[in-house]
Amino acid sequence: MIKGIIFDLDGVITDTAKFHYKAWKRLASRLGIDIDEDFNEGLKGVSRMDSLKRILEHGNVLDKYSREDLEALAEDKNEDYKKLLEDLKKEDILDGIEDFINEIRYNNIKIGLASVSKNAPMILDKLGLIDKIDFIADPAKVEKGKPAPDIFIEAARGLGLDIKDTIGIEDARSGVDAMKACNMRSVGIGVDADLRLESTSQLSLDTLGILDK
Ligand code: B16
Ligand code: MG
Repeated sequence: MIKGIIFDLDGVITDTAKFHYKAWKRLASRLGIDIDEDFNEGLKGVSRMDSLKRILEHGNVLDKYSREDLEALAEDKNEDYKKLLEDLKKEDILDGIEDFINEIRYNNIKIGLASVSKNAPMILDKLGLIDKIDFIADPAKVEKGKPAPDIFIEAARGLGLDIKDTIGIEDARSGVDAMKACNMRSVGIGVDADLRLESTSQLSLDTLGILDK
């Protein structure tokens, strides 16, 4: 029986990928590296530091930077990213998500968040959703990012649930792979998973019930 639904944030609840892309692109071009939207696709679900390393590797310059340089660059990107998020509001919630969250709560099913974003609580607050989420897994507490299953395991633990009683929702390949790695049932938005949907507007308990045969 489904007792908990675990959401990814970026690409499922709201589209912050476009802001990550803007901030990374600006930082990369400052360093003489060009990234495009295809490259950005591969950064979805990847932690801030690992994203930075991938960009520097892409420009063949990773070995030029010390640990301290990397920390400073990641911080610069985050400050720029946070400025882009300043106007984020309720209207930026992706289609159907608010109704789906209300339906889940009405049915006494718990809601968890498995995002590797350290900005997740601030983003949920701006969207007016923070009080509707029962547990936000803290990415600082898990050793490995997606596609390792750690953040999903931590979200289920925080909800007090067995993995087998949960379903996770993701938009990134790395996130679906993370769920598969811990045998969590998966819903993919625009990505193959146990159940693939093309849009968040298709999410409902009825649609997910298909998984619960
Ligand atoms: P932050 P998710 C991920 O969020 C993003 O997809 C990824 O692009 C980003 O680098 C990562 O969060 C870290 O975010 O810099 O805010 O800590 O998809 O796991 O919700
Ligand atoms: Mg995502």
